[in-house]
Parts: sequence; C-alpha cells; structure tokens
Amino acid sequence: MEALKQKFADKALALYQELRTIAKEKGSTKVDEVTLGQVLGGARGIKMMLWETSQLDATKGIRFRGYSIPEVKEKLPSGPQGEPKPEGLFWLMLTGEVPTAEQVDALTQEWHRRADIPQQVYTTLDSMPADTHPMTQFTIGIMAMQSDSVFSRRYAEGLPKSEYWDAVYEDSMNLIARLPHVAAYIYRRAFKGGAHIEPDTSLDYSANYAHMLGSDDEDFRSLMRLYLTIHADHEGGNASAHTVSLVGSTLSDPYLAFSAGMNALAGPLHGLANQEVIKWIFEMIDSLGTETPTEEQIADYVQQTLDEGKVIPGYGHAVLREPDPRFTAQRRFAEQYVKDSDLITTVWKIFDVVPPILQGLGKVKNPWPNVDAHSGALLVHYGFREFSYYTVLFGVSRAFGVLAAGIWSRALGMPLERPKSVTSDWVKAQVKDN
Ligand code: CMX
Repeated sequence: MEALKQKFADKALALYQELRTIAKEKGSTKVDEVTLGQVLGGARGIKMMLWETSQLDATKGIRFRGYSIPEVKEKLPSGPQGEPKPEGLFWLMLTGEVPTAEQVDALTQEWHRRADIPQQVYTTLDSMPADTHPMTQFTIGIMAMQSDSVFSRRYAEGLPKSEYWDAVYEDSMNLIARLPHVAAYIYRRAFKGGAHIEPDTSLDYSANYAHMLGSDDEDFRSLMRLYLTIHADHEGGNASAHTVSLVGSTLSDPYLAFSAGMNALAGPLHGLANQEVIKWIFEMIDSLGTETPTEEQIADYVQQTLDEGKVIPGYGHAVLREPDPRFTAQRRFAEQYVKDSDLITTVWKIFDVVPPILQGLGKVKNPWPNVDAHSGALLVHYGFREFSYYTVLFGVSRAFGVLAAGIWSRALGMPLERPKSVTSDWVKAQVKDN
C-alpha cells in the first residue's frame, strides 16, 4: 500500500470507532438551535456536516488542519521560490500531518504515474464547439472519465462498506492526477487553436499544469503553487464542497460527485466570481477611459453598479467578516513578484474604496474582499487574459479539498445526507404560535 494510503487507513479506522461510540452514547447531546432566519436565509451557520480537512473562522479565515495560510506557507514543502506545493496540502488535509519534502516528491510522482487520460475524454471535448464555456467543458471532461471509476466497478462487484474509502481513494487520486491535463487541454483547444503541449513529468504538479497551459515562467509557476494551495478547501458548507459531499453521500462515485460540485462552482455568486471580477474591472476601465482610475472615479463606478441592481463581484462572503486571508496572500505575492502593474494597483484601490460603500448600504454583512477579488489581475499580469477560464483553475484546486474530504466521509461511514425541508405554511404557523 502507498505510504499516504497506509497512513490514512491507520488514522481513519481509529476515528471511525471513536465517532461511532460518540454517536451511540452521546447522540442526543444538543449542540445548536435553528432560527427561522436560518431556514429562510440559506441555512447560514447551521452545523450539519462533518468536514475534517479545514475549518473556516469568520474573522481569522481558513485553517487547514489548524494551520493558517502563512503557517501553511512556512511549514509545507515548497517550490524554489518558497510557495507551498498543493501536494503537501493534500497530504496534510488527508492525514493531519505536515509531510516531508520526500513524501511530497513521491506524491508528485504518484500523480504523474496516474495521469493516464482515456482517449474518449479528448474525443468528447473535441466534439463540442471550442467556445463552449470552459467550466461546461470541464464538467463534461470529468464525466467522460466516469466509466473508469474504480468505486463504481467495485461497488457493482459487491464492495463491502468497510472498503468504500479504499475505492474512493483510488478514484480521487486518479482524478486529481488527471485534472490538470484535462483542464490544460480545454484551455489550449478553446484559446490556442488546439496546439496542445505535452506534460513534463520532471516538474511538480503546479509547474507541470503551468507548462501544459503554455508558461514555463518561474514566477508563474510559483503563482500556480500558491493559487492551487489557497483555493483548495474552505470547510464543508460552501456550495461546491457541500455539493460534492451531498452527491457523494448517495454513493455516487467521485467523478459524479466532483463534476456536480464543479457545476456549483460555476455560479457567479461562487467560483465564477473570479471571472466576473476581472470583467467588471475591465468594463470600468473602458467606461472611465483610463487604466489608472482615481479612487473617486472607482467610487462613482461602484455606485453605478449598485444602482443597476448588481452586486460588486469579489466582495462579501457568507461566513467571513474580515478581509479574506486568501486575498491577502495574493496581495503579498503581487507585492513581492509584480513591481509595476496598473491593473493590480487598481485592485488595491478598489479594496480601499468598496468596503465603506458596501457598509453604507446597511445590509451587507461582510464588505471586505474575498479570494476572487485579486486572482484575475495576477493571471492577466502573467498573460492569461481568457477570463472565462479562471474558474477552471479554481476547480482544479478545489479537487484537493473536496476529494480528501470525500475519502474521509466514506472511511467514517457517513450516511446519506437528508436534511429536513419545511413549507411556508409551516413557517407562518411557527410565527403564529409564538
Ligand atoms: N455587492 C452588493 N451587494 C451585496 C454584496 C456585494 N458584493 N454582498 C452582499 N450583498 C447584498 C446581498 O445581495 C444581500 O442583498 P439583498 O438582501 O437585497 O438580497 C445583502 O447584501 C445581504 O447579503 P449578505 O448576507 O451580506 O451575503 P450572503 O451571505 O447572502 O451572500 C455572497 C454572500 C458572497 C453571495 C455575496 O456577498 C455576493 O453576492 N458577493 C459578490 C459575489 C462574489 O464575490 N462571490 C464570491 C464568493 C467567494 C467564492 O465563493 O468564490
């Protein structure tokens, strides 16, 4: 058995027993109350799922197994310029332990070994118009691999419940290994006339993805390591993670579950916001007729957007109540690697302008930037101007978290997810009774 798989198996079995005992002996312990505001307000804050890989705090932001983004950058094995490798984050999320550089290198090689893309993926993608939205191509590309699912095959052969996690582990490892290849293929067919680039297995996961996209720039490789690390997981309740978990709980295999989650990520209130942000900034630049807008000009444009009944993309969050540490990490990266960029300076000016305006509306719970407010400007800086592709990059990264969590769910024997719904008559009756 692979070292990572063995380590996971040891930990998961022990936790499975522990949680079974807790559920049996203490299952009636009350942990929270649900309000009508939560029922009518998108279930914010209702604790209803187990998620081992990360935890989101409203003010401190994301913690991967307890580690903040700066701590992850410091502790995880990194590339030559010091940005953490997502391979290490996957190891950390799956085992709770910081891996050594050798363990991370072995994982890189393992993923290279597993990156065997079935021909039907390319045939299927090639049958679609090249201008099909890249996120649509991405989910179709993932679905085109589903017939390879180890879980589905073994389940049909009578896989016992105690071995679900093993098959899900195999699918998840294969899927993560294959995703950058499928994603790069989509990029090159959609935007580079189908001139595809062979992988380079001497590179780590992120650098190889950058290479297949068409860049061997050392700084861009570093950006990709950081990007794939910070977008990987944001606890379980966000729409893409929750969707993967929900679909996986029906024992749909990881291909089915992950592609479902990618359809959730493709919504403008979630992952598509990275595309919306950069579009909105360029529309503002066009409308104002300057690449160096003043704060006053930006404020006017923000007001115009709000007056049109639209949201300011890249701002606000369902959980966070402070600037997103993932925004801050990208800002630090830009400060270190990008010296002069009008576009990035504009992103920072927007950061100064937008929060007080949103606060002034009196209804926005979090006026601060989220992860999507910064990522597009960095990608444009490195020559990736195809905005509709940005959410695919987010999706490749999100695989690390949601698939690691999916392996945990099956190892812990989590059941079919089935919360309760109510009717509006029931809601009105609660108020009347009170
Ligand atoms: N611009 C304008 N209005 C905003 C706003 C923004 N950026 N963020 C929230 N609001 C509004 C909401 O639309 C809502 O208005 P109504 O009551 O009129 O419907 C009100 O403020 C209250 O919303 P909230 O409780 O503060 O925010 P939610 O938890 O409902 O929604 C989010 C969170 C992210 C969907 C919302 O802030 C938003 O639409 N932001 C812009 C889109 C975006 O950047 N999404 C990416 C999030 C990160 C990610 O998943 O990738």
